[in-house]
Amino acid sequence: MRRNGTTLTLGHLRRLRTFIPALFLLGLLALFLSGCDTDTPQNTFDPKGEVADKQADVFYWSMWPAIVIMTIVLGGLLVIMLRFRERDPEHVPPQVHGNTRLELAWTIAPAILLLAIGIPMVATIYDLGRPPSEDAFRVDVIAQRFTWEFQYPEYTDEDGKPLSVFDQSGFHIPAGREVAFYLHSVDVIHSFWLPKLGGKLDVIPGRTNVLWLRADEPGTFSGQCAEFCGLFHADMTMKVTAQPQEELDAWAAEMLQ
Ligand SMILES: [Cu+2]
Repeated sequence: MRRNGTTLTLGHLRRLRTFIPALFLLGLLALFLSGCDTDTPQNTFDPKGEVADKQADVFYWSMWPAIVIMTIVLGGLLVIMLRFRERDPEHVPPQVHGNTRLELAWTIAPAILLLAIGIPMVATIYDLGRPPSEDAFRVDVIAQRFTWEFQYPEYTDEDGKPLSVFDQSGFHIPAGREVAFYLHSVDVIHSFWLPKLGGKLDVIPGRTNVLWLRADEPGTFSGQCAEFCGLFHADMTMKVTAQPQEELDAWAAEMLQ
């Protein structure tokens, strides 16, 4: 076979064959490492509110012990495999079966670890699962294939109709104040998710789910429907602007005109 004047030999092909798995692994590694970039709009590792903060904590509490245990177990396995590999097929190593002390140790240690992780975790879940506080700012979210509508009972026009905006224009919330989202669906199950602020929670027809979130600082955050709801599910995105209460009031007054 001739290509550009050089001969492609079997040796070349063999070398190419060893090169392909390496390229594949390199690609996988790049894909894996791309997850380390927290500077992306919907990254849960860059929390901007109390709920997202605590949810990230819950994740870290289980992740770090898991990494330590994984390192000890896999490291130990590797050392044992190399150091104690079979040299004499007749040799039977000392047996630990029925060793009370060892068996007690590997029963009690994981139990203590599970309690140490589980207690703060369950406490956080209950803490975040509480109903919204009395002075929370209420927003009614109406999900429909394939839009989000946001109604503000605190802002009404002359006829008493609440201010309503659609996701295309972006919706607004107060910064530094708890916001209670009352989630309604008119058709199928959707899921309300603003990754940097917290969540997610299912939006179910015939039922009102309530989720509270708080943006610590003013800013713009994006979110999306996180439950596959049909052909244009991917278009069910949303954008929220958190701003000081006075600015929010001014925005609402302008929108009502
Ligand atoms: Cu949806």
